[in-house]
Amino acid sequence: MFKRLNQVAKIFVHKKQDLIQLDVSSIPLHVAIIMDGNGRWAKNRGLPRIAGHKEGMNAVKKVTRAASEIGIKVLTLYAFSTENWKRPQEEIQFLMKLPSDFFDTFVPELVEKNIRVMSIGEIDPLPLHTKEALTRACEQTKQNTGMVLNFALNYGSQDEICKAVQQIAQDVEQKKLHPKDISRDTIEDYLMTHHLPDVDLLIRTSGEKRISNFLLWQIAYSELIFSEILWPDVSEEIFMAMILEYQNRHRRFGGL
Ligand code: V07
Repeated sequence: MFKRLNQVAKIFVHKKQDLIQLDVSSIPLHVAIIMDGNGRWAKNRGLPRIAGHKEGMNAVKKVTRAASEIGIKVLTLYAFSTENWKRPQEEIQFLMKLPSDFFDTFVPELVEKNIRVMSIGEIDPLPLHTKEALTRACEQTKQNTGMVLNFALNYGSQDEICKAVQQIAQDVEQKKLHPKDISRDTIEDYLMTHHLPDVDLLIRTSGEKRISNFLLWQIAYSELIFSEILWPDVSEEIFMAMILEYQNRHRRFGGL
């Protein structure tokens, strides 16, 4: 399902006067992003935090377009963590409206670009209108065979691993599984990402150098890029430059 492209063509991207040259044969299959810095972006402009989240959604659209264009197969975005419930009520309410905003303004383009929306995380505790927007986005794009745009919503990796262990224990109890047959592959089958390829590249914006409970198991062999750029300032070109950075590291180690 997620085969690597085997083309020798290059993709050229204009970055002011520079030209970014990407190697189509080593595009990461799965890129995951911690979209940090929305609050700081707003604060720097004397705007409320929610203005940063709104601009952050525009960056989501730009990066989605760029990722799909260069042939990334899965883009996983950390939109709302299990810890984000600690934020002010007003901010949470605003964040919970973003999936339906996104749906109204972007689903036609996703359909046109053959992009499929999926999600990981505990959906049940989300407000009904948020769940409905997410379900509709997934439904309306489910025939699409291009890039998977995977939103991590109310996601926490330690909770994900706990749930996997509970399910494994239950299957052992019901004799569906023998303890000695539990391998790394078995554990992967019980994670929320069981249907997705390995994460090749994890990006975190805004200068924080932490993983913050995102995809702990899945990033075992990923390249990590920590960028100082605030998420709302990420453009198509900046994203392409991050992919180039990935390729430059990969060329050094890939052949060994
Ligand atoms: C959210 C915008 C990006 C910056 C970081 C946090 C704020 C897109 C979505 C979304 C989620 C599901 C869906 C369609 C769109 C979203 C939340 C926050 C909660 F089906 N951006 N975005 N959801 N931010």
